[in-house]
This record gives sequence, C-alpha cells and structure tokens, in this order.
Amino acid sequence: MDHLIKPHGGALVNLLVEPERAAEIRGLSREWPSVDLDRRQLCDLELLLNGGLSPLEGFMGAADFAGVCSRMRLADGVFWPLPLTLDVDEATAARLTVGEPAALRDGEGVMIAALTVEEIFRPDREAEAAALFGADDRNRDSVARFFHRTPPVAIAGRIEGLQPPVHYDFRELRLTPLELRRKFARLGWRKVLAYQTHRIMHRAQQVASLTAAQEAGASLLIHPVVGLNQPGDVDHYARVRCYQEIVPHYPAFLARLNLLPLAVRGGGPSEAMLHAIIHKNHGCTHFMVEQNGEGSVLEVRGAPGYGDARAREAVSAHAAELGIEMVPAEEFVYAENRKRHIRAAGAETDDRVLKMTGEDVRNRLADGREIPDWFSLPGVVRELRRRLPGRNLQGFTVFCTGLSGSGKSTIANGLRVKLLELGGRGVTLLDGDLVRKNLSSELGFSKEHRDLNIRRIGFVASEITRGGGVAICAPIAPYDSVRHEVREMVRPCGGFILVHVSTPLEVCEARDRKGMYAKARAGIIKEFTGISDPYEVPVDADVRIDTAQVTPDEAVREVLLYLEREGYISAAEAE
Ligand code: PPS
Repeated sequence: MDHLIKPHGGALVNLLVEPERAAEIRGLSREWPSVDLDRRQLCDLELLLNGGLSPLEGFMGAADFAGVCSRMRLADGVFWPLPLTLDVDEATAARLTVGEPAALRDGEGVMIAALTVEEIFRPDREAEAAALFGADDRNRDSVARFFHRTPPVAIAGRIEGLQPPVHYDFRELRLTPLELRRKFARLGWRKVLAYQTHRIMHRAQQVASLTAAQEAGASLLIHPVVGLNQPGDVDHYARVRCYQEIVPHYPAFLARLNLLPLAVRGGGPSEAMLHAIIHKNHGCTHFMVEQNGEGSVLEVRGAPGYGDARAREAVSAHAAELGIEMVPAEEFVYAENRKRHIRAAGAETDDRVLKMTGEDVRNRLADGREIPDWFSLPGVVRELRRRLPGRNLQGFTVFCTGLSGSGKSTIANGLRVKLLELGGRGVTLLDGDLVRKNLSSELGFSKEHRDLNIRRIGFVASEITRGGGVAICAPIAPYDSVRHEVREMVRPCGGFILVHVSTPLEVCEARDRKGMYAKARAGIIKEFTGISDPYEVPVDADVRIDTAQVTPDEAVREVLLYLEREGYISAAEAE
C-alpha cells in the first residue's frame, strides 16, 4: 500500500483494542459512569476509531481546541481546520473524575469505547462558532443551531475502542480507511478522486464526476455522507440505492461506492477542509468540492454549507498542508441539439439547454408525471418513485380540531367509513375520547398535558402515515404551536390535512350532548375549553367546516373533495 497517499499527520490511527483487552474493559466497566453519545458524537467516534480523522487520537483537549480555533493547528503544529470536542451537559460532567474511566455508549447502551478522562473543560463556544462557520451572515441558522445544541462542557482523554458503532444497513459498502486503502492497492488505484455528495445523482452529476475523474487521470470514489442528517431530512436508504444504480454506468473499473459515516455540521470552508482530510485518510488524492446546485431531490437539508466558491478557495489555498488536490465540481447541463451533457459554462447561445430543479423533480414525482431520460437514469427514477410515490399512494393524516361538541368525532367517523369503503389504505381513528382512554389516561387538561396528549397523537399519526396508512385524529387540540409541531412531524412521512371544525361555541354549548358545558358553567369542571380555557383558532386550516351550516354527509364530502383536489384519492372515489 506504499504507493498510496499518506494519511494526514503521517500514520493511520486505529483506536480499536485487541479482543482480550476489550473483554477485560467490559468486565471492569460495570461501575463506570456512562456517557450516552448522540448520533453526531457516534459518527465522530466511528471516524476517530477507524482513523478517518487521523492523526486525532481522541476528542480534542483544551490545547488542541485553542490551537485550532486561533490558527487552525493542533498543539503539535499539524494543520487542522476545525474543533472536534466531546460535549456533555453539566450533570454528565459532574459524574466524571479526571484520571478515572468512563464508558462511551451508543443509543442502545452498547459500550463502544472506554475513555480515561484526562480533561474536563469549558470550550470557548464563541471562538468555536467563529472557527466552524466564519463571520458569514449566511450561516446564521447553522450558528443558531450550534449554540442551541451544544452543552457547555467538553471532556477529553485516552480512548480505547471496543467495537465500531453497529450498522445493519449496506454493510458491504462501509469500508474503513484501512479496508478502502487495501482495496485501492488491490485494484491498482493510485490517484483517486473522492466525490462526496449528499444528493441524488442524476445524469448531470454523473457526467460531471466522470469528466473530473478523467481529466485528473484518477479513479472515482463516490463517497456519500450517510451519517447524521439534519432534522426533517429523508433517510439515506433511497439515496444509497440510487447511487448503486448509477455506479455500473461508469466505464468499467472506474468507479466505486463507499459510505461515509459523517456528521455534517453545516459549516463552511473549514468543514470542506475537514472533509478533504477525511478523504485523504481514506486513500483519496483528489477531492471534488461540490457546489449547491439545482436538480437535487432527497437533499440533506443544510448540509454541508459550502455552496459557494469560498470552500473551494479554502481547500485550494491549503492544498499543500491538506495534501489533497481540490477539483471543482462543475455544472453540466443537457444540450438538446447535441444530445449530450455539456459544461454549463461552455454552452453556446444557439445551444438548447435543458435543466430541471429539485422542485421540478419532486412535483413530477408527486403527480406521477414522467422524469425525462436525459435528466436521470431509469434505475434512479425507479428508486425515487418507490421512495416518493405519487400522492395517490402516500399515507396521510386528517387532523380535525375544534371545540367539544363541534362535530369532530362525527366527521372523523364518517370519513373513516367512507375511506374504508373506497379501500386501498388502512384507516386508523385517533378520536379524542379514545386516545384519552388508551394512550393518555393519566393526563389532565392543563396546557402542558394537552400538548403532551397532542404530541402523542402526532407521533402515532406520523408512524401510520409513514407506513402508507390514513390516520384520522379528532382531539380538541386548542393550541396552535403544538398543532404546528404535529404538522412538522407528519409532513416528512406523507400528507397532512388540518380540518378546523369551526362550529361556534353557542351551538356547541346548546348541543351539550355530554352535559359538560353546563358543568363547566357551574364551575364543576375546570379548565373547560371555550368556557374557562382558551381555543386558538387555526389560521392554517386546509379545510374549515361549520357543522351548524352543513349536514354530516356534506361535511365528510368536503374533506373528500379536498383529498381529491390534492391528489390523495381519485376523482371518482370522492363522488
Ligand atoms: S385536548 O385539549 O385536545 O387534549 O382534549 P381532548 O383529548 O380532545 O379531550 C377532550 C374531551 O375530554 C372531555 N373533557 C374536556 N374537554 C375540554 N376541557 C376539559 N376541561 C375537559 N374535561 C373533560 C370532553 O368530553 C372532550 O371530548 P369531546 O369529544 O371533544 O367533546
């Protein structure tokens, strides 16, 4: 493997201990305090253990942290672009003692590594944010997220890895730096271009990466990020299946696919430089710095924020120290007259250039329209259609909100029966009363308890929607903010339709089917919505129904017509 590029700092780090030592540590660890790692920290730890972050031999201590923040150097002088600390909250820090060991555990409680605590310190988060994101105003959201999620204390010390974090998916595509280097050696690859992408690759990206590799005289490693996505992002499974579709379409022996367990930070140029180091440690000599462009679906939102020239300039400027060559990812477009993709910059005025945005692709998928062959490979389109089926195949949630006695349950029941009559999807009714009996039996009617109740309903509804079913919810849900939360929870899984059953209070009170309004007026029932507790009228309702004005049949029909207009059910079905 001598002909391969040297890892950053000279040698590939391996923090995994021998099985005997691992067994010994497991035996000793029973009394140790635990540090439960979140997914971001697990990604960092995985790359620390397997040498992806060489020469780091652990999370940074105060000296490395200060050196990196002030002059992009570790304490020993090695170039390093951004801080990488193990951050813990005060309560966790209070359980740790300098000189004593702690168990680093994953979300299931599996011990991944032992950390002998050498430092417990308070990093200067302002300096860290500046190092991570620069002074650029465009990174405001990332900075705000950083301050929100980062606890005050950091711990550092010697790490002994017991096992890599467990992955059940795409195992054959998760080679470590050492395994990848061995593979390159076997394949006779010396020059390797890393194409780190977080998007679906269509034909334009394939041509761009192929051209870049050929011009650099390099082989191509498609190295997508599958670590931590930002909240609200779709999972990586469909993306990886799309990459698997595209790899065979490169010339024979030119391209390989490997998955990178990387937590993107949403940083700018310094993050691009960190990625350059990680690719170098994986044996790559060239790094294709992607620009945020058009034509992306299933994008990892907010990741990584090197959407402009600054990232490329930074990687180029530090190329000597990084030891890896920057290759700009150029935009390619389809020239209809030439029947091939060309560089956007090289298009002539008489070229008929075709382009499509991610939004176009999403809309076409939602409506079941064609994705043209010039844009994407058929296998990629097939995978996208499986992941993002048209609305007629998606699950959805109908969330009815309104006062007690407004007619929510009647509409919900009618809708349930009608949808069952139409067939196709499973239908689950989460009526207010039912939920309170089964799911939220311990809850009362304070704002806190009501919000918790609605969040539970939202969680169940999102899971049903994700599975392609229909959830019909009918709680009072008097507060706007938690209704929003539920919308946000369900939207990534399918459709969300908010129905405001707007029957006026006087009508509900006059009906008083359960005699509750009378009791509320008499003060026997406290915190009663509409009487002694607020109801915030939704301004974002998709459908509004006043059951004082329409019959139950008409009310159900209004919802069905909305579902038809939006494409969730077909026209004939709504009749
Ligand atoms: S919430 O606010 O969404 O959590 O309420 P929900 O789970 O829908 O429960 C409302 C039903 O509980 C009965 N009930 C009360 N409602 C409102 N305020 C108070 N204080 C209260 N106490 C009991 C009432 O019967 C509601 O049922 P519906 O079907 O809406 O009439």
